[in-house]
Amino acid sequence: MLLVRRFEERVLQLFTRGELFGTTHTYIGQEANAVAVLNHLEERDIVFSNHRCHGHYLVRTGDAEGLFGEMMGKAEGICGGRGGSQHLCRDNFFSNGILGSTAPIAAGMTLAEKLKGSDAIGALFLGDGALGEGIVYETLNLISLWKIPLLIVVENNYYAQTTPLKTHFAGSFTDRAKAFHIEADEFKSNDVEFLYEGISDIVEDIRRNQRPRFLVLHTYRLSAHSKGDDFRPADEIKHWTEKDPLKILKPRLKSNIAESLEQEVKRVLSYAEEAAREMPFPSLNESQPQPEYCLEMVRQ
Ligand SMILES: Cc1ncc(C[n+]2csc(CCOP(=O)(O)OP(=O)(O)O)c2C)c(N)n1
Ligand SMILES: [Mg+2]
Repeated sequence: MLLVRRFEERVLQLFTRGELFGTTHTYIGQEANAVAVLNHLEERDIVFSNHRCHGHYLVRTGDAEGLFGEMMGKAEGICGGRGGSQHLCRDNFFSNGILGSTAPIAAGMTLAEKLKGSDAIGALFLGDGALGEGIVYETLNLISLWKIPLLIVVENNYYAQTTPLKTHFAGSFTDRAKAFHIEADEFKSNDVEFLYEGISDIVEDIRRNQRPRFLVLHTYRLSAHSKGDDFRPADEIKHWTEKDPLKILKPRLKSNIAESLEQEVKRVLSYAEEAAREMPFPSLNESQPQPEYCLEMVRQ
């Protein structure tokens, strides 16, 4: 969680210094979700993420260097610098910025594993806003009908960009899944240990019984939607700041452990950031914008 938090803080600083391309959506405040879910998965399992993917990616791979490099547009970034913040693809990890687009892909790739006789499962992360996409319900229908071992994780942070949940969402999260006879659970906590315990049986059930499950994690992002676009009430942000997952966990650690973790994360991230800076830009053919041209646009 600390690695993700400090990575994201650096990302916001690097953007203001003009060192990163494209856009970004940080995972600050939601770290407990990725840690609690992904630590139950095996290497053969497949993870599908969305625009807010850095936390999922880092928990899954620990590859801060590749992600910094990707966001700097470098040849040795995760996707050769062409995917940017939102479009990551490495081993069994895939993210895409088009809300809901990953749902049918997750269903298909997880079904393929089932047909091959593997016991790999899929985990698909969606935000509350993505539940406004019709394709999600086509996916719920098929994963239920074909008993596809896919865990759908809805991270409800109560906003879709600037739109509050209460103005875009009717009914109940879990009832939507239950309408397709998919067992659904929900947790409202940023306590990573509590979540980790609670999710354990769900993941095991998906693998053992080869069926989908739906998991709603109510949480809050503590940073802007993207970089500076935050129109939420100050008292609401203050309320959730008290529920910061790092604040919840820290008192349970011995103080010297908390401090040494800080130092270790700082060392790892400083190294990763510098290594990414040293990476070359990809060589591009003439029909594509040249790196210098991109840099000039950023400077302007
Ligand atoms: C199909 C589609 N429509 C609109 C957008 C623009 N967009 C990017 S993020 C976002 C809000 C997403 O909200 P949510 O799913 O709750 O995720 P959160 O940002 O809260 O993590 C929107 C509307 C998009 N990326 N894809
Ligand atoms: Mg949201």
